[in-house]
Amino acid sequence: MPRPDPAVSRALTRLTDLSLDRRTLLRGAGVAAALGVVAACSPRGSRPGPTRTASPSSLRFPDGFRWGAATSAFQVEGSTTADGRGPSIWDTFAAEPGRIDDGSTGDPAADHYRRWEEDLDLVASLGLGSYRFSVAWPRVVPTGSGAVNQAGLDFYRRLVDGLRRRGVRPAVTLYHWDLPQPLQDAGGWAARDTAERFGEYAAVVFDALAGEDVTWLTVNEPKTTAFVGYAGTEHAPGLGDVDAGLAAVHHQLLAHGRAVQALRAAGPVAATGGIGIALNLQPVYPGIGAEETARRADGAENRLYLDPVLLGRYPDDAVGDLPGQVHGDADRFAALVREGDLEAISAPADVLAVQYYGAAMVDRYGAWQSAFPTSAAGWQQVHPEGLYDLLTRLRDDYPDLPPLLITENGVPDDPADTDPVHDAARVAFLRAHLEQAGRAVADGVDLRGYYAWSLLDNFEWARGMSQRWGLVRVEPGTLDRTPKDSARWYQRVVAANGLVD
Ligand code: IFM
Repeated sequence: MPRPDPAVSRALTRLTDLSLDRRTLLRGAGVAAALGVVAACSPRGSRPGPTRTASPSSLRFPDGFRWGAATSAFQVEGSTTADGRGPSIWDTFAAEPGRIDDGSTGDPAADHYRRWEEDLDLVASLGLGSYRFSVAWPRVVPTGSGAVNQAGLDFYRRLVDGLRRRGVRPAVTLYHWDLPQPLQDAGGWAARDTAERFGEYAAVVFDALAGEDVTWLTVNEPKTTAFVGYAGTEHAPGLGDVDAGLAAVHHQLLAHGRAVQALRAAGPVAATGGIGIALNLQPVYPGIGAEETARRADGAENRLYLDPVLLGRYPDDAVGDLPGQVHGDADRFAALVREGDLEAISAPADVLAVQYYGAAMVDRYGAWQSAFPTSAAGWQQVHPEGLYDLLTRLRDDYPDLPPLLITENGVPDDPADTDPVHDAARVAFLRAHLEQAGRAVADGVDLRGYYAWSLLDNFEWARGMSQRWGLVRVEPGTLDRTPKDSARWYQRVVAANGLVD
């Protein structure tokens, strides 16, 4: 067995030495507020169950396994007023003083709108088989409904063609949080109408970009939008209204259903590459005596999305007044669901996209525990074994589960890495998670691909440009691109179709 790289060992030790920072519980804070829980530190020793296994020294993934990296439009594109793009809720939100840590906005972000050729060259040079990007709704339909902006569509056409020329498969997300502002003015995701407008927008994009090799992802992380942006205030639109958050859950899921319907209507070629929703999921482990609370918190964190999409019904334990639940109005939530909605939401998809960043633990009162080491993103409790637990649980609990893709997994730069290009902590993180993904595949999970988050350093929402998640460094000021050590390491993983060093 090869000796562990000392830099990687040091980095793993650093990760496990960090403790949960309450102030920077980014999404945790939003979700926790909506769930009526308070993040609290607890002794490490109370962690139950999930078992660790020895690391395999080499691990191969199945032939044809898809290796990729991901970005999203608002986080990388910049050029927010170019070529007829309309304003999105994130333009509005980022312009409000105090919303973004470093005062940055969506401009220039990583300037990808102008440097896309260089970025696609990077994708190709890393040997990636697929690149996941999102289409900005306000570039394509600037006011959210009605007139289509051909210049916006042309940009994404160039991107898709550029990927094809390089032999890279596009994975296209239709919605990654940049809602056209006029739709927000009409209620945003709290309004049912937004789901219908999304179906129309999706049809426009399918018509312009569909091809056999495109995999479509409908809505990215509806939970984050609902509970950090609508129930919480840390993301756009920053409402702080839990019932609006619950409405945003249902309407985003309905929007997913409408997009699936639009793709099926677009014909078989458009649908060849498959379609699915991208859900951020995490195992919720019980602290001492907290089994019932953890079950309800799992309902709020995971089954509130999985059950309607995969089983055609909402769980009955996710919303209410009990510890672990979303403390919203369950009757009001139920009243949003109209005849036919759940059939649309659960129409068979081709793939389930899983985004995994870490795990959670709750105490019996529903308070989030500091059970695992955190990254520089205080909300991220790093627990690679949780990925195995999650993937095998999906396999076991959902009989009609479609093939899985991991469409996001990553970690921000570790401040202890004095030169961010030498990002040993990220290499350690990715390696540990790929080991668990490989373990799940070996145990029968139908996992077809993995996308690292993110290809590039980019605009990390409320953290602005101050928290960097890229495999490739984007130099502040010059915006020059430099592959980090993790990019070089990932390149070797992709070439070997597995872990070899
Ligand atoms: O940057 C985000 C991404 O937009 C959605 N998933 C989590 C990432 C890290 O916070």
